Amino acid sequence: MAIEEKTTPFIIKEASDNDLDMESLGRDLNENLFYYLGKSPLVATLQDIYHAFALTVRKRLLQRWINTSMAYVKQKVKVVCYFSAEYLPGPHLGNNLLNLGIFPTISQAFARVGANLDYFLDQEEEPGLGNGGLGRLAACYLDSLATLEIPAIGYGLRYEFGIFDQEIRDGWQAEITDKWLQWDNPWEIHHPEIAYEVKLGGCCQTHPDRDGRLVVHWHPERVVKGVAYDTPILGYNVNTCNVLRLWKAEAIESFDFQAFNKGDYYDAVDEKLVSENLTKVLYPNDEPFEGKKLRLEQQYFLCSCALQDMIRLHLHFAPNLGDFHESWAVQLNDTHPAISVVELMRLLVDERQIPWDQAWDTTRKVFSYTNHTLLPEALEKWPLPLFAQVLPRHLEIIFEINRRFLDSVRLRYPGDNSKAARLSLIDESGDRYVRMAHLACVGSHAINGVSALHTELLKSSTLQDFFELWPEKFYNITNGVTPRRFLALSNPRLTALINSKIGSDWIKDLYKLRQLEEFAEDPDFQQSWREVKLANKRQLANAIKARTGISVDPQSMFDIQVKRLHEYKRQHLNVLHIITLYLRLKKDPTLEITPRTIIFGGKAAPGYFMARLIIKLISSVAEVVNRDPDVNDRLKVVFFPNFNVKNAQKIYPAADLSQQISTAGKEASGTGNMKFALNGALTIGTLDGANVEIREEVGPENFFLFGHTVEEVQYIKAQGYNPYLYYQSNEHLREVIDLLRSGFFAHGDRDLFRPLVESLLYQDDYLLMADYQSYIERQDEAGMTFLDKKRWTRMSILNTARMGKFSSDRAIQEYCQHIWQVKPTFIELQDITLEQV
Ligand code: KOT
Repeated sequence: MAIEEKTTPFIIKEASDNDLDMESLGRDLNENLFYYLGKSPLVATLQDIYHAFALTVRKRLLQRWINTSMAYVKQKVKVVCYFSAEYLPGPHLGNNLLNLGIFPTISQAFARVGANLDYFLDQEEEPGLGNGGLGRLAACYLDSLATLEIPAIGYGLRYEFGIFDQEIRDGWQAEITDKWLQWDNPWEIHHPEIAYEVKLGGCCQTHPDRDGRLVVHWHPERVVKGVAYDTPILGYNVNTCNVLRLWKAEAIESFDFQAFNKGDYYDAVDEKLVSENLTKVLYPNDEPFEGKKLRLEQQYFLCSCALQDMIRLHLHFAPNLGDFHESWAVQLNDTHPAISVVELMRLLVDERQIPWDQAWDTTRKVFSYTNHTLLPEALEKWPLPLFAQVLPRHLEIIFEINRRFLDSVRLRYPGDNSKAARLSLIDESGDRYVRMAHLACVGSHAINGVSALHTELLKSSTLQDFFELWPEKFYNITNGVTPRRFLALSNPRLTALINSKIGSDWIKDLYKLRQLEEFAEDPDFQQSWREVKLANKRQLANAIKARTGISVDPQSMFDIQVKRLHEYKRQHLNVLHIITLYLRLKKDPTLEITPRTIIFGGKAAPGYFMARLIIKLISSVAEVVNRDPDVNDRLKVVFFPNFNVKNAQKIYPAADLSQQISTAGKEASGTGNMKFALNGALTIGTLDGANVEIREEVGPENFFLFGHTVEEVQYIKAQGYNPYLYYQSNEHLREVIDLLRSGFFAHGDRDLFRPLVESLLYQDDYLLMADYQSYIERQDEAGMTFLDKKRWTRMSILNTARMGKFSSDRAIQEYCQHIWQVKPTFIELQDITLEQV
């Protein structure tokens, strides 16, 4: 139910002419500083100026947004709704300046008055509303949707506390609360008038209505209000400005001081706190699933608010919901928003009395589902009792969906009870669970994986029964990243160099980077390419010094692994290589090796013991290596704290070597791999996720491949994998493990890393021991190749030149064409004046 729904007969419009000239920008900046922040330039802080400037830019976005939304309404376009529990957009100001086309002029204008724009950009607190790849992908897709002029809304949650800030204390990760809203957020518009009630808990009763039809009444235990906060998302070099609409939970009624006696007053406050708790904090675990009640409530709250919003918007312009599926396409970003399948059925059937079959037809046409993981422990399944407690009506609807679905399965596979049990929405093999991936498959018309390999594995393992049932519903859409943020914005030096040769059309058509191939061996271009990389490395070296106190040599090879900490991503395999190099240098201090700086970054889920221990291991090895005079600066190890979008933008442009070393079959796609290669880093990697396609695109000769394939991993495991045999038979590996277990990196404490060592020797689920030798060999080859500057530079240029496929624009075009059936809508910037609607 919409809590308030009024429209005014007038809209206020403003002239849009020349809103990007320096005069009007400067005037607005001063006005915002004086009249919004109440500051004179004499006392304004960097934060004040950032804020006034952000408001100045936001005004330009809002003008485009109003034009955009009016065009969508007038033209009755189909709109894509991206449903995601996570978004990691990164800082907005720089990106908006880039997309408006005014970054260089603004930067020069700041320089003219002796100020550095970067200091102001640095003031922005990024919205850390996600854990990693999944949330960042959602942000790249919003950027591409707007750039491709596709009508779209991103729906999500406005967590008050996003992903924690990471500090490293005594080598261990410490989590600091992320107070991203502490200085106010100039990018969002609070819409208290766009609010919906969301019911939770309680019980259901069925009554016959006057015509004798059975109607269901859900008597909730509590009701929470969802309020909209909108962030404009402008496309690059277009007028399209879409919106990211995030929901904040509030208590239904704001309590009234006069009306309550003391006891009620405290109850009222308590109710407010309990309600607001819903969107208080992002769950900080990446892939392992944690079945917490509050998390289920968050998921449902997002879906209910978003669907109610879509229905309200729809009914504003259409007489009924009969053509709902022609106006809306909803993409489920993994199963976190999968409950929306059931919620749409409830809204249509219970609240609008639409017949079940018609509602189901609409629902399946509206939704499509992207799977982002093959890890069994990450698949969401809710214990039935918990589900019944939070969403009693939804459980009834799930049972009905399942009854009808399993009837069709039995018709198709008569007598095959095990097939029906495997496909069922309810796992009944022990304690009963609701399987969210099955719900998403049944409730969607399209299902996709995020890389070619991942999709094949989905079809042959995780979702095999669904693939056999509905092969036509399966698609692969390999992930992509936005070249705006991850090259044009974050690597201005490389951008300028590329533009000097091929112009800037690549920013909107990344395949155009291919034109760089003809310069791959040009000595002058190569020299400039190296100079750019060196300058970027110097900049990162300064940041490393400032953050960690460690001095690193920008001439050394920057060998980087940044991503969430997880055993399957094998940061500890990287550590085994470091210890191997260290031992070589200790044995022969005059040994000539390629000087390397090995850089790590990434957060560990606070409750993931092994991941935290790997951070401690990296720090401990770094401590020993960095202060050992025998190593003589040929090897440095750095853990760069608090890897987030802001830091990522400094790190990718400075990489020589990108480590993408997950166990084959475990990483669904990866997107960091694409960002590194786009910035000219060479990859050392396994045949996992999108690495396979990156290698195909850049050519096998420009990629350092190692490790067992998925098939080999399966075979090794089927034979009864014994990691200890690798320890016994490989002398170098044995020395590495022995040094680690001796307590050498732990001030003599043999217990500290024991869990890691024992896991490697006796368990090794992720086959580090089996992949060690080929990893070391390929690392040696990478080291040798780096010394051949011309060859390395050629490979680096070719990596960038061949990244066209990995633009999120390509991925979004595939979603538009194959899954959403939506087309671009051109937005004209019209003069805006006060007029009657
Ligand atoms: C988390 C919980 C449940 C299901 C999936 C996830 C998940 C998957 N979180 N992040 N991912 C990553 O998504 C990226 C975007 O598709 C992939 O590139 C990456 O391989 C996934 O690990």
